[in-house]
Amino acid sequence: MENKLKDLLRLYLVMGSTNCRENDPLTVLDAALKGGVSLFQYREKGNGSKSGQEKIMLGQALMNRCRSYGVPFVVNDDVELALNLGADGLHIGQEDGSITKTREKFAGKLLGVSVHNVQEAEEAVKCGADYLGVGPMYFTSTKTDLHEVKGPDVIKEIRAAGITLPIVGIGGIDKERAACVVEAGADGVAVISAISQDPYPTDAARELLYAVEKVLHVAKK
Ligand code: 3NM
Repeated sequence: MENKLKDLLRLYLVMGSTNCRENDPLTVLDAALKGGVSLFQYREKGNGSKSGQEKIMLGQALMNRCRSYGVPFVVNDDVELALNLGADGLHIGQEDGSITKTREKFAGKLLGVSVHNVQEAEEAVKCGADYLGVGPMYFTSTKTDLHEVKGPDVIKEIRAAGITLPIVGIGGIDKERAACVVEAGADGVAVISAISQDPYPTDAARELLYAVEKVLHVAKK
């Protein structure tokens, strides 16, 4: 299970409607899936984000698109939405309540937790997280309440503490920076803007995946 999950984390697209400037989210997701996105997280946040029925409908449509590519669909924060949609998993942050209680609600499903240091990582492991999202790797304007940027070194520290759980790095990652994140011990990269803001999401995804797989020595190109 852990090895399969590590493979799924190679290229993790995180996205909601506010991250897509010109194209609609379904078009962006479709293009990104064609480029090799291995896991998707629906994160509907920020100014102008959808709520209520609109949020549910977009989630349903994005999930269907993921299903047609065999790519798991994860919901950010919103426990109720994840359960209602029948999502494959949930991703939560440090401010989203008890990890243990969320774990109980999502038995048998994927649970990701955002962490920023070794202590938070150890706690998340203890509470039953399936994978860790570690960030921010680099400065990014995509997230407003950003923690201090510690860079890929924080992943090295987490690995040095003996944590073997699958890890994905997040925050300001592009195709040039992806290698450093994986070299530090991550199993893959999570991105928002590097794919959703790129005019060619298929190429952007392909290049990011190539950069990750090159470090993992599994690149096909
Ligand atoms: N979480 P981009 S950084 C959603 O540090 C998110 O935990 C972060 O967007 C964290 O790829 C971030 O455009 C935003 O930088 C990532």
